[in-house]
Amino acid sequence: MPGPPQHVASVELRERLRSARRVFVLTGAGVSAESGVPTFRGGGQSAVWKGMPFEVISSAAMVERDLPAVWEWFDYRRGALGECRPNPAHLALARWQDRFESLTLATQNIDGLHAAAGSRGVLELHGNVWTARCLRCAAREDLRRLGQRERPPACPACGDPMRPDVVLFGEMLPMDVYALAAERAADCELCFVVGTSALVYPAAGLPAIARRAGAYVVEVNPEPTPLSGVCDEVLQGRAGEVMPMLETGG
Ligand code: BJW
Repeated sequence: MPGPPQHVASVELRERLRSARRVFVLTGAGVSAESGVPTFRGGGQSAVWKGMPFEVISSAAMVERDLPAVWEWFDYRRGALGECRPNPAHLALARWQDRFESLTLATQNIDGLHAAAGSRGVLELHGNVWTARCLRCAAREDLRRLGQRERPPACPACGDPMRPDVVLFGEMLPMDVYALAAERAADCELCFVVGTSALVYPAAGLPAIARRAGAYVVEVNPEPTPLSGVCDEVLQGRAGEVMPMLETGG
């Protein structure tokens, strides 16, 4: 059982940060909150758009029923994201690439802010909002390159309609990306869970994989989550403050 939530790293964590070779980090919407990206759930509330809970608009069923509405929702999201820049948490995690022998950064976020901060090889478990995918041939296109405003966009390869390349409720995660994340979680010595409510599976199960394999698991979040009780240490605070603090010994 972890002790009470702390604001600074324990002596044990500082020592583990010095000696760890393989580190696994899972991030969620909270890591981008200080960049101005709204989270999905907070204060008992869930995001709603045009009267629709996001579990409805961001669902596989909605792609079938009303693809233009799904595009409208993601165009709105991309519009808001255009103004957002990486914050000190993204930047600290990008620097961690050079700090540890192996760093795996798996994110549930679709905003691309880890890559914008300089992180390489980010495992995007839920896809990317800047990419479109063909419903027929699965070709992918960067929406910034595609340029066309037609909705849904036509696939440049086969002409069929495209959809946002994000993993909606009721859809499979990209199996290769999830399998690699699970493998790295099972092989890490130190695991950080940053800014996620840990409610959405299978991503929320990755820290348990790490812990079962013997890793020391640390949560960074201003609020408790269902994972808090099973983490070795809980750092209660904002990612943009806590992550840079961990670079200087905590
Ligand atoms: C801060 C902060 C600051 C604030 N600093 N922190 C097992 C049990 C029950 C159900 C299921 C199950 N397995 C699967 C399911 C069904 C479903 C699911 O999990 N439902 C639950 C909600 C009950 N899962 C699925 O349908 C998934 N597919 C699937 O399982 O397929 C089968 C499969 C299995 C194994 C391998 C492969 C396939 C798909 C889930 C896709 C989720 N997609 C979304 C939408 C993406 C598109 C869009 O953006 O609209 O992804 S849902 C939404 O939630 C989004 C997020 O990535 C995801 C997680 O949210 P996150 O990141 O945790 O954000 P919040 O808002 O919930 O929390 C923010 C946190 O930050 C809070 O804790 C704050 O306190 C904190 N915070 N400020 C640090 N400054």
